[in-house]
Amino acid sequence: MDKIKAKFETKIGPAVKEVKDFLAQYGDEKLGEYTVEQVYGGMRSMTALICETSKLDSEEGIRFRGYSIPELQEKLPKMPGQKQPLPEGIFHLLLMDELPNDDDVRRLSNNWARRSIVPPHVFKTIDALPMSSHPMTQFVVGIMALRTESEFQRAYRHGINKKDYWDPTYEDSMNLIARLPRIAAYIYRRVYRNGEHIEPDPKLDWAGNFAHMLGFEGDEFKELMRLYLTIHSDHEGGNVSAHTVHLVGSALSDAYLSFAAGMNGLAGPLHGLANQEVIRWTLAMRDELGGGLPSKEQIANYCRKTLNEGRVIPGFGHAVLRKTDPRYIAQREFALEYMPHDELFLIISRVYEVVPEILSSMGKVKNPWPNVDAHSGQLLMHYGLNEYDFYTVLFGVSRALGVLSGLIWDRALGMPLERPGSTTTALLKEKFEKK
Ligand code: NMX
Ligand code: MLT
Repeated sequence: MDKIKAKFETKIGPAVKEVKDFLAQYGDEKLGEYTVEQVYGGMRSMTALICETSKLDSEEGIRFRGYSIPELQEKLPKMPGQKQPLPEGIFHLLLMDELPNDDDVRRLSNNWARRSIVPPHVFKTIDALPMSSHPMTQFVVGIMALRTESEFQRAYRHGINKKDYWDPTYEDSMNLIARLPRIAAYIYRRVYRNGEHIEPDPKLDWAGNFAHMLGFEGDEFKELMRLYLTIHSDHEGGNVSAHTVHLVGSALSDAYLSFAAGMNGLAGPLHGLANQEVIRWTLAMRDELGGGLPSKEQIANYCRKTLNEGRVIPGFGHAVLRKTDPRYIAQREFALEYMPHDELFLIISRVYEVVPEILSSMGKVKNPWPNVDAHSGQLLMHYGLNEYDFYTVLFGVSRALGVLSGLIWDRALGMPLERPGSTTTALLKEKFEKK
């Protein structure tokens, strides 16, 4: 057994016991009450899931196994002489609940490099799609084509004991994480670079190699990828992509099925697709206003026009957060350090100054502040990754780190089939109108 898997296995017994003991003592305690409005309203603020890897605080933002983004930037291993955390490190933290050292991340880098070969039929399947298919469609199709490799699927057919489900789930998840950058880069080069593909360089770290396969060799872009792939990895359990992976996985669908399902959710414009929508919206505004840096008044008028058309301002608002997303701040700090005079950054900054007041004045928007997607596209555009339809694929590669460590834990903890109840308006009316 490889050292990473062996280390993970030592964590399972104590965690299972902890949950069992906790449930024995507190299983009958009430966690809260909920209203009819919450049931109709997308279950906001109802705690109904267990997600061990991260927790979102509405004021403070995300903590990954208890660590904030600035703490991760300080404590996770980095490339020599560099500043941004290696995504291998966040995966180690999420999976093991333990900060990694340099050896741990090197071992993960090497392990993923060894697992990274993508079978040719996956590329052929992607090639069968029209070039005009959205990159997220191609990404999901690629993941599904890769399912031929599922060890869980094989093990289940051979009658695996339920105590061992975590093992092939770990294998599938590690293989997927290792191969996703290759699939994503293949799609990028296929659609936007005349199909001129770049072979992986196994000597590079996971994010550095991804940047290399995309065709971006600069050190700064590689640092951006390390930051990007770290901060997009996890956002507790209730967001659409994480919840979907957990839900589909609860049917014992393997990691390929579950992750692909989650990516279909990430591809929605209210979730991860918002990163492409932000750039589309911002460039359309700039063009309509004649180019250059628009004034605050021009931006405000453009926002009002968007709202009057019954559209949302992409990149603003959140179902849980009530402050500026710390992932936005981390990206803004990156921009301030590496590209403070970039015109698009100045526009994004000015939008940040204008939009919250306008959204607040509507009286219904619970969070007028920017989320992660309000900034990521600008950083990518700065380095020449201009093809914004591709941006959600980058988000998806990162999200794999969080949701797949969650899925491994789901199987290790023996999480059951998720099957909440539902009701009808007629039954609810009958229940309350009788009173
Ligand atoms: N622009 C215009 N209206 C908004 C916005 C916005 N950015 N955010 C919320 N609202 C509206 C929302 O549509 C709703 O209107 P109505 O009652 O007419 O249906 C009202 O304000 C109340 O919504 P909230 O309770 O504040 O937000 P909710 O929790 O329902 O939705 C989002 C959260 C993220 C879906 C919402 O803020 C939004 O649509 N934002 C823009 C899209 C976006 O940036 N999504 C990315 C989220 C992060 N991610 O990566 O997933
Ligand atoms: C995410 O990263 O998943 C988004 O911010 C959406 C969410 O948390 O609901």
